[in-house]
Amino acid sequence: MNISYEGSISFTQFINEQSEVVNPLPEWALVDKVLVHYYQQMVIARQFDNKAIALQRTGQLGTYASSAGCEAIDIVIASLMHKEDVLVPYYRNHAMQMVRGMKLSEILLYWGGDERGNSSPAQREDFPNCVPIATQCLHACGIASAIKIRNQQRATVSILGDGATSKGDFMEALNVAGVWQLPVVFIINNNQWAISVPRALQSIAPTLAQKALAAGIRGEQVDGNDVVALHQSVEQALQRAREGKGPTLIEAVSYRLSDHTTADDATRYRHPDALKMGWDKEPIKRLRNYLHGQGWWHESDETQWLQHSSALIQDAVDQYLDTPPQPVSSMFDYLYAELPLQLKKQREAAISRSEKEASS
Ligand SMILES: Cc1ncc(C[n+]2csc(CCOP(=O)(O)OP(=O)(O)O)c2C)c(N)n1
Ligand SMILES: [Mg+2]
Repeated sequence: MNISYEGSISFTQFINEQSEVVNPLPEWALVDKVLVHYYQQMVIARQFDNKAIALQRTGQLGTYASSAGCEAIDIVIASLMHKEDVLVPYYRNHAMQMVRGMKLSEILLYWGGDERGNSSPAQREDFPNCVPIATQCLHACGIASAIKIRNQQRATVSILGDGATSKGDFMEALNVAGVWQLPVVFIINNNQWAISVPRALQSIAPTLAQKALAAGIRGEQVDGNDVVALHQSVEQALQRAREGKGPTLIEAVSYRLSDHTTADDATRYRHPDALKMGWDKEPIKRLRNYLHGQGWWHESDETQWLQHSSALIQDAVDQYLDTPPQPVSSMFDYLYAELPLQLKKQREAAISRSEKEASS
């Protein structure tokens, strides 16, 4: 018997959960600049998250999907993307959107149920949030095809969850990306849960990255709580995509520190010990301890940065809460080039009702 194919998946880690260096660091990580930048951005993301949940709990925001635990993934990828690359996010990528230039007030607007928060000028050609699981992977392939046809040096980044890897759309996207050698990077935020479904019940494949091998494309696993590991893998994958060297799948291993969304209560299905283990590995504390050890970040820096980010976030909250709602007609206005008769009638009825309410 001959072996037709044999494959392997690497796992990359440089700074472990005890904040120890376990592999020789790349040159850029031997000085403070980039690491401190990553840390500062992750702190803003975590503070924003806490604030958004508080707003939801007090009836001032709709359902919100927390990014607690995936800050490193979002911040590193978005920082490495070029302006002209294209982000095709799912619904847990506020931190990426922030780094890509969206205002925090716009992000709040979206989660407050106002679609203007899903079409910010700062998004340029980035796609809006995608809630239907894994469909964004195929959208990303369409965009990457256009980039390839136009002979542009741009990468498309599609991000998805561990649960999304069980969808046909994802496997179809990997396949076409491979066959057409598309400039796309797929990143799995493997946060170990798809609402209440744990990773162990999602797939018996030992890694999710190995799904790339079936499509004949590069696949690798990185510690998604280690900014250095993420940086190394993502930078290489983006560069390869821009140079026409084909797609990559990166599985970033993280842990969801929150409920699935504010509409969920994870205490009903998740053991507290599992959550505690998640907190032991989380990216912000890990990097803070490392920076402290290097003498690159002090208590005074922390205090100042927390004050700075709180003020920034409070400003965004004020802007969000001060934004007048859209007229009721807006919910009919962007669906059809020409509104069907039935909806025209509903639109008129809604307008006249809101006018009556305003005058009473
Ligand atoms: C096509 C489709 N099916 C089902 C859902 C309902 N749903 C919302 S989130 C979710 C779980 C997704 O888990 P995962 O892909 O791991 O992402 P995470 O939320 O953990 O980041 C499901 C099934 C949906 N949004 N779209
Ligand atoms: Mg998940």
